[in-house]
Amino acid sequence: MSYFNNISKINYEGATSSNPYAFKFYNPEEVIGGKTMKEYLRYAVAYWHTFTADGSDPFGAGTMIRPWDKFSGMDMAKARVEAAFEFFEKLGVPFFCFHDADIAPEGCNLRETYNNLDEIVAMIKDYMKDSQTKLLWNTANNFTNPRFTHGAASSNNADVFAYSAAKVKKGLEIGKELGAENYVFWGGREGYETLLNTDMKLELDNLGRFFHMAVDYAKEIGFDAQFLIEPKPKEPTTHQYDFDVATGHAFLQNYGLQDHFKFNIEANHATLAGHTFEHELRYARINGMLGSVDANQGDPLLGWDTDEFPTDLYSTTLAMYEIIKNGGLGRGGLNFDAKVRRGSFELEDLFHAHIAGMDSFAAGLKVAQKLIDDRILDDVIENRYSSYTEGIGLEIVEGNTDLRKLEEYALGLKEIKNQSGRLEKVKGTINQYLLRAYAGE
Ligand code: XUL
Ligand code: CO
Repeated sequence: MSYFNNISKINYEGATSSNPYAFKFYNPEEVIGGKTMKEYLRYAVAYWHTFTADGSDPFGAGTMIRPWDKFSGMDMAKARVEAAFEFFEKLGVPFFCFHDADIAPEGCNLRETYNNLDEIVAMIKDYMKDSQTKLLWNTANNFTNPRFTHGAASSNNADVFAYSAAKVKKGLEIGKELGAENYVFWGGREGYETLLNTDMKLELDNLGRFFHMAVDYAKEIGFDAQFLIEPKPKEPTTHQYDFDVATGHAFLQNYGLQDHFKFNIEANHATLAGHTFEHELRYARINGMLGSVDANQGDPLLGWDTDEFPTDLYSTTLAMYEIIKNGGLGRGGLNFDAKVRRGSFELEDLFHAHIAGMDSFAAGLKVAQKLIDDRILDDVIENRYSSYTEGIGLEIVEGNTDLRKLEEYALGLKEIKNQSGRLEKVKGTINQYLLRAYAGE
């Protein structure tokens, strides 16, 4: 059965195409900076937003019109797999991602849930044989079911810790079975509502223990995926322990986990933490911890995780700048952890949304590569810090000085001269590059 029979394969038609079912910038074989776009832009479809979610929000019921809705239970899960692989094929997307709960319904007990998962995983594996689309990552949904109300690995209830561990164990086995490139931990409820009833030290220690057990088990079964922590400051908890990359990095170092994990950075989580997307990418990159990206965007007027499809070209350009400087994302990718708006309830909106997201990152890649080729930001930064390449600056960075010597130097200074940061000039130049790239120059 075909679910998207009005839509055929999406092809690249170039910037002037008016065909809504064509890529304007994403040209998979085009070489940018020595790599094809396909190699750089390892896009993934998020199963939960695209095939499982129904558009409901805290104030209203679902709105999405989906042909698989006529089924229920395991039949619906199977219909979603069929629809998903047709969608992947038509979009030409190299990867997908899922939570356990997205692909199969929970059973009456854990054993039944495992059985449901096994059946759907076998079906997915079968579909993957004839498909170009691979699994970027899978993860355990340890936040939706009421049992996780006080957390999962950081729950006050040891039974919940054990249950969560079992779900991660199963997730690692599924990841191995399907050849996942990464395994993600998003601690949706790994945080607290209030400190008044929270043993923060025990919760953090337990989280550390939990991650070590996962690392050990993956090793034991020979699942060599890259482990990723996905920071988020809040929502649904008041405070989430993996607040942002810097906090997550300190946590990993405290618990001796830093060599086993990298970060999966989500744009809207960065903005919720009061950072720009590129701040989180930069912080991870300079610490060798940039693993993968959840490519979406938030709404600056709203204070929650709106998970919009990424269309802000300024943001995709600065994000791709970090990714290129990182030498790409390695085994990671760009997962559209994004949902069509509640009012975009028709099936075709799923295509428009993904095409817009893929084109936005492709355009960002092109502009960012040009900025790098022409050393626009490199030159700005090199000039701005030139005082550290000679004289006292060089002595500072080479560790050849101390407070006494610096005092002596400072006492001898006649005047201190600063230079303009030229921020407006830099921004104007970036705009020029954005517009030139779109004009095909
Ligand atoms: C929630 C979120 C999750 C993770 C995976 O904000 O981003 O969907 O990406 O659990
Ligand atoms: Co995410």
